[in-house]
Amino acid sequence: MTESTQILSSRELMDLENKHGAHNYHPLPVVLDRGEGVYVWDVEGKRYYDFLSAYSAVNQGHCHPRIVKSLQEQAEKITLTSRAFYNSNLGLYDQYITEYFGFDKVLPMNTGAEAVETAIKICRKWAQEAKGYPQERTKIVVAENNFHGRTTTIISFSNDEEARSGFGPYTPGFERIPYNDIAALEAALEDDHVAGFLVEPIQGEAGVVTPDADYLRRVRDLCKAKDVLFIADEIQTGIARTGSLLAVCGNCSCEGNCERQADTYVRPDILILGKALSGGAYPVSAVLADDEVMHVIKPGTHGSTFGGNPLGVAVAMSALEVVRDEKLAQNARRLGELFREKMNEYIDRSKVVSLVRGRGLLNAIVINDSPESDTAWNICLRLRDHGLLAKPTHGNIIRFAPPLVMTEEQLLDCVAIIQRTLQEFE
Ligand code: IF1
Repeated sequence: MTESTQILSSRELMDLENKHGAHNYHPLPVVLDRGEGVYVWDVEGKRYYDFLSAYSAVNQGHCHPRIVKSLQEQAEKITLTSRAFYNSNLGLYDQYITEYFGFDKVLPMNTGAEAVETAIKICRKWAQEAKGYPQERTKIVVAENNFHGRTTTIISFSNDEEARSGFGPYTPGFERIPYNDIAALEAALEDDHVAGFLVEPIQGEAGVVTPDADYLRRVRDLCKAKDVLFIADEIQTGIARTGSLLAVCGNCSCEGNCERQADTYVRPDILILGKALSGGAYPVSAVLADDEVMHVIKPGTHGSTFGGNPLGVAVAMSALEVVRDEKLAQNARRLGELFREKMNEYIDRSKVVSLVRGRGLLNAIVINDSPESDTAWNICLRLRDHGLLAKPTHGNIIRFAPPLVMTEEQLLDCVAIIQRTLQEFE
């Protein structure tokens, strides 16, 4: 950071970003300069509660000391070898993460979208080799209102016009069905060239949409019966965010290090992780599967310059240790229940908020106004003024996702800020 930019104001820094940066976001007008735990500070030194956690990438809290220490120590040893050679961290990471989540193999990538693309390639290749599907007829089923990233293939199966319009021609081979609709999946699987079903256990960007309690179990059973791969995108819902290690763990009451044998656990054929896999300190994503699926990947069939680099995997191992040692899933479950309880008390007497929904510390409130209104945005501006940062997902829905290291006292402080702010709009 050059000396000169350290004294620029928020306004000046926003102007620089607007002048020289592509306008692919419309950020809330606040310029963050420092983060620690559940707090972030703007360049003027004002402190905020972070209630977005970088879209659930900072579950372990900003700049967690154990994660930063791993980053620093590894950065002074070796950061990148490429996979042209082995490196001294990757084998240890591969063993650690496959045992941690209970799969035979991991394919390490960097961003979430890269991991989703990797899962799509694995699924298609598996269908060709294991089921003899002709490439041009192979299909992957996805859900309406999905969000799996921003690459051309991924937006090809999105129904968010803002995210896909103008970026065609689109990648073929996908069919969209309603989310949380088993009959629709059953019908889609009648097509005998379906290779897999890619789905978020809870739809994040759609506005924290949680399916029926038995949905994932029935998805699992249907995919097994039809020999179709169940692909769970846990990039946002995973890593303890929803009150268990994975959202597909359901409401098991494990201490976060069960062998995922709990009868509530719905095991996917392919598990996709990202975001908080690194605690937000470095881009790390991963695709996990058992040998009978992952064996389709042979030398030269897939790769990435940074995938599995020693720096990222060192950070990821620390990030996963923090989740387990600090029992973040249990904290997320307990505080999530408290958050929804307190918000429902408010909602009972509110005209502005129609509902709160979510699991663990992935929640959202629905504002009683049209999606086209700017009420949710204005509420977020006032939340910022009161020292709490959140942002609407679509239109009239505000997502609330604080770091999982939050204490009960801090959560209740945040509830008070949220209720005080909403009161201004009643
Ligand atoms: C944006 C939110 C959106 C994801 C799931 C894959 C990816 C994401 C379930 C791709 C990424 C981010 C991307 C960011 C906003 C944010 C987001 F839901 F988390 F809030 F968009 F839906 N699967 N989600 O949520 O991972 O390539 O970004 O590492 O693009 O605006 P990525």
